[in-house]
Parts: sequence; structure tokens; C-alpha cells
Amino acid sequence: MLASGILGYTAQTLQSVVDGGAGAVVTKSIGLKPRKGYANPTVVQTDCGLINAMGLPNPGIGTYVNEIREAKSVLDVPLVVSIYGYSEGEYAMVAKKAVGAGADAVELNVSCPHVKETGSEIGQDPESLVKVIEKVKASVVKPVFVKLSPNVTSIADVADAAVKAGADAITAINTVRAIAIDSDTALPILGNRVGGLSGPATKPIAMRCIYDIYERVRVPIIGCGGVANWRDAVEFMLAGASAVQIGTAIATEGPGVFQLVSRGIEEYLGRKGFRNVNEIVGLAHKT
Ligand code: RRO
Repeated sequence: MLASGILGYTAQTLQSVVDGGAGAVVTKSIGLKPRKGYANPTVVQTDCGLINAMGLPNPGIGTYVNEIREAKSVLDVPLVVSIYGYSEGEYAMVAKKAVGAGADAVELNVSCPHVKETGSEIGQDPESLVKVIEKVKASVVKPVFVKLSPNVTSIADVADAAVKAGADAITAINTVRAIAIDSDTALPILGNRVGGLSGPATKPIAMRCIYDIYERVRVPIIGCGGVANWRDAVEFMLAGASAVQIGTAIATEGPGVFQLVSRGIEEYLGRKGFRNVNEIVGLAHKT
């Protein structure tokens, strides 16, 4: 699946990812009202991944429903709409509009690492998290994924609370809080100063999160964080992921990365004598 945040605004960019072999796509996070996002620079490249602080730029669901309808008319894979809000009522309203326009599922972003009063401020507080999920579940009939932050003491506890509140799947993980400083200016590089790290450096963190969550809950886990090739994807599945999302690797490998990963997984299954991916999900937990 395409991870939220990359190439996820328009039907055309989503289609380009499907052409590259993605089996499902997730949009950029959409809220109730338009949001401009932070001042540039919003992305910085490090030697182990990207740090971004976009600041949730989006046109708001009122406008974005047209893009959802357009995407549904051209895409032949499931469309997941990522959603954020500042209250449970906002999350529910956006979810309802997204599903009304054709979303096949919603992914609740309760894990943006740096936007105040939404994102991880909700995901790090089990009481708020439960309220958001219960309200969204009561408002839509489509599956509700919940995307969690690694910036917590126990992601398994958060996943457990999410599943008890009705989450149909857990996406793990959003980016890891990070900062880059320029030695010449002696200042942080990003406009927002603090951002979220994605890419290769986050893979072992995501692996541990998936592993911990798999030990606690019984809903599908969608692994996200540093997947760039089939071996990464297989390792995520062995840790407990039923599916994987790819984002940052599109910047380094191109959209064809999805096809390479899918083919590589199939070849691995064949070589090892497995009939399908279900046979490897969580295999690393066997003693
Ligand atoms: O827009 C962003 O800056 C952003 C979001 Br909403 C998120 O969930 N994760 C991230 O790394 N950046």
C-alpha cells in the first residue's frame, strides 16, 4: 500500500502509484477545514532517511470529496482516506464525508509528530484516542484503521486501547520525532524546527513496534516505516504485519518499488514453500 503523506493528494498521483504496482493507496491526511501547513523548508534529507514537517497542508474535506470521487472513478484498487481532526466530532465528520464520497476505508492519523492539538497529542492519550475511535466507528460502516506513533512509552498499550475502542486494523508506525541542524547557520533546518523521520533509519523501530503490537492484539497490523525492498516487507510480515505501506522509498526507488516488492515477496514464498503470505505473518513469534 502507498503510505499516507507521499503522492497522496490527487487522483493522478495516486494512479501513478497504482501503475507502479501498489495494491491499495492512502491519501495525505485530510481535516475538516483547509490548512496551509508550515513555512519552508518542510523536508530535509539525512544520510538515513527524510525528516519532514509539512504541517498537515490540505484543502479540507469539503473540497477533497471531489478528489475522492475522481480517484474512485479511475483507480482499480482500494482507496483509504487518511483523516485528522481536533476533536472526536471533527474526526467523525471528516470520516463520514470521506466514506460518503467513496472511501473504502479510513485511516485515523492520531500520530502526527508535531502539529499541536491533533495527531500524537490524541494518540498519546488513551482517553482521547478511545473517544475518537468510538465516535468514528459509530459514524461509518467502512473499516477504520488507526495509525500509531512510535513516540510513546508502550505502543502495545495504545494499540490495545485502540482495538478495544473498535479499530479494525492498526497501522504502525508514523514518523519518529527528529531534528536536523545546519552547522553553517547554527540553526534547525526545518521551518518548524522539529519534524518526523522516515526511511531506512526507522525500519528497526517499526519492526519492534509491529512485534510488540502483534503480541497484544488480534486485528491486522499494517507495517509502515523504512520498507524499500521485498526483504524489508517479508521481515515486517514475520514480525506480524499482514500488509505493508511504502512512502519514503518512492523518492529513492521510484513508484516501481511496489511491483518489485510484491514480486520479491511472491518469489520468497515460492522458494520457501509457503502457499500465501498468511503463512508467514507473525512467524517470528514462534518459539
Ligand atoms: O503533515 C505532516 O507534517 C506530517 C503528518 Br500529518 C504526519 O502524520 N506525519 C509526518 O511525518 N508529517
